[in-house]
Amino acid sequence: MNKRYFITFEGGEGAGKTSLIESIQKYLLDKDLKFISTREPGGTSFGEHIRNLLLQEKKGMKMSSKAELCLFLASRAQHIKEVIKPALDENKIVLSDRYNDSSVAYQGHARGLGIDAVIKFSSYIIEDAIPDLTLYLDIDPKIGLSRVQTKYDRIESETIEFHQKIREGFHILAEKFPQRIKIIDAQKSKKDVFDSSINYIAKLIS
Ligand code: T5A
Repeated sequence: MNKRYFITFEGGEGAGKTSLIESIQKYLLDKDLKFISTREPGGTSFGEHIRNLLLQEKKGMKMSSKAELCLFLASRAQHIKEVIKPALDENKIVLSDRYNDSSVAYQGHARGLGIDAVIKFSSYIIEDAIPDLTLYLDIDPKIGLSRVQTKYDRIESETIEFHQKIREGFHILAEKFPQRIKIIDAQKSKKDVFDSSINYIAKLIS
């Protein structure tokens, strides 16, 4: 019988999360397992509005780091209530392209709000909606950014030092939560990234 599993995918810009999730979807379909695939920010109608606010460059619009964090968390609160929890309650596997670790790495570490402060603040929002497994796609930000095909959004346009801090933040998180967060070398081929990831997923769902 299908069991509920919550799996999240994290990484810097252009790490390959979307491509990896597409391959994992095919794997789960072949196994006849029930799943949903979703993303953050977004995943709900309300969340997609917030996504636009967060990612679009608007001339003259300023956004403080705390305001930015609150918007990501608002999107997440709705996402958990409307999408993640109902799917888990139906014993589905939930695949989420980004989740709370992004807030900790981006807003907590790179923006400087503090890793522990963001973990504490976000725990009120996520409650028990904690992933069973997080695959962190690790990549040199210069390589990741060079893979981005579209015009850089508000966050992608940040400095390379900012993107290096994000990577550092994810490494701190992986050390803090080694049982949950697994590091995948995202500079390898798509096939290698898939093979390493599927090892962890197969172990989890077997
Ligand atoms: N954010 C998000 C926060 O600051 N705080 C938060 O709490 C949350 C939730 C989201 C932004 O918001 C920030 C993080 C982000 O800045 P987004 O559009 O969702 O914005 O950004 P990304 O998640 O980074 O999406 P991208 O599309 O840029 O990256 P992906 O999904 O990691 O990469 P993907 O699969 O689209 O691949 C990019 C390109 O690389 C190729 C693909 O074919 C594609 O062309 N590729 C590879 N090439 C070579 N080798 C491989 N192994 C490859 N894998 C993929």
